[in-house]
Amino acid sequence: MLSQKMKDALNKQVLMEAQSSQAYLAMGSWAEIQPGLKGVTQFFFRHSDEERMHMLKLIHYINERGGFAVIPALEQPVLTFVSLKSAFEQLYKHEIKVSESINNLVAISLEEKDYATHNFLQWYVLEQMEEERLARDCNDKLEMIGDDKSGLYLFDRDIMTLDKG
Ligand code: OFO
Repeated sequence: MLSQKMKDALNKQVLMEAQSSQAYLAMGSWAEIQPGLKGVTQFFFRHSDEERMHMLKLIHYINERGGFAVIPALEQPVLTFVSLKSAFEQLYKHEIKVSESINNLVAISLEEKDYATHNFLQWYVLEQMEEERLARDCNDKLEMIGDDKSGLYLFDRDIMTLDKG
């Protein structure tokens, strides 16, 4: 059985994963109407789906442990970006925030002596490490590319191979 504190904290994470999914969906929609960003578009949409999967995993876990997963209302995400670089910078910042939030959940699970939840959260800890690495890679590459169109072309072509999926 989850403690009230653990339940509330996990439900906050449901919101965060839903917001991530929504934010990457918006990035995908923006990228889709830019010329030549087919690969990036696919990348954002796929990430949005992954975040939804993270959210669902939490929902099922909360409900299976005797809690009630609350489906949250969402604010509209950022819709447009001045550049691809700025979209990826936001993605990276967002992932860092999510990692902090997961770490905080892990701390609460220990405080509450909830070792099942602690164990459940290890998957998210690893996932966040991977997501931060990926976002950092993309940012580093875009930094190197600058305004070079052929660099951007290659970035768009190769981005799906950078992805783990
Ligand atoms: Fe849910 O992994 Fe990123 O945010």
